[in-house]
Amino acid sequence: MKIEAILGDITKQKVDAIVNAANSALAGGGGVDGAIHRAAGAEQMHAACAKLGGCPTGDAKPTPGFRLPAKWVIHTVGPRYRDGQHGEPEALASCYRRSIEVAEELGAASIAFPAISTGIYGYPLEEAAHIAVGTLREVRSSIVQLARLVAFDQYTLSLYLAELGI
Ligand code: AR6
Repeated sequence: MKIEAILGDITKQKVDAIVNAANSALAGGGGVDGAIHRAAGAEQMHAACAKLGGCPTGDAKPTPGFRLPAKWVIHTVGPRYRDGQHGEPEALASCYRRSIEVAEELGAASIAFPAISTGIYGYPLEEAAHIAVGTLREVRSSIVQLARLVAFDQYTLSLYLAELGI
């Protein structure tokens, strides 16, 4: 699986699946979650999420992408950061791992990730970038060929590029 990092808006990505940084109720919200709901079509996305019965932290569940260029949205729930001593690194790594597993179940060859937990949930950007790249590097998949890390700001991109050794 190839891993790349770009600066951009995840709702614009032409990949098979984009990942949403959701909450455990899958109720929609602000940040990237709000942007994805709006771009997909809020009404349809809300209805599809409501059928999933929530999602535990560290897990991932799919819906269609509706009006998005991406065929699927994989909703994952990152940890709220407290001090890093409450299972946050494991939960964040699990989000990346489980999202890839769900992508494999969907037959998605390409997937794009936002910087899960680094906004409203307060995960330190440096640690989150390290976990994102480290976890994706461990993935062996014959189905998912491309994982794209989509940074919404230049600093996050610089962290990804450093972790990737670019
Ligand atoms: N494209 C790519 N990245 C984006 C975009 C975008 N369009 N918009 C924001 N980001 P956040 P969290 C980045 O807060 O911390 C929601 O209310 C943003 O700069 O969206 O996991 C949910 O419903 C940041 O780096 O997600 C939950 O309640 C990253 O996406 C809660 O927020 C994640 O920030 C989840 O919080």
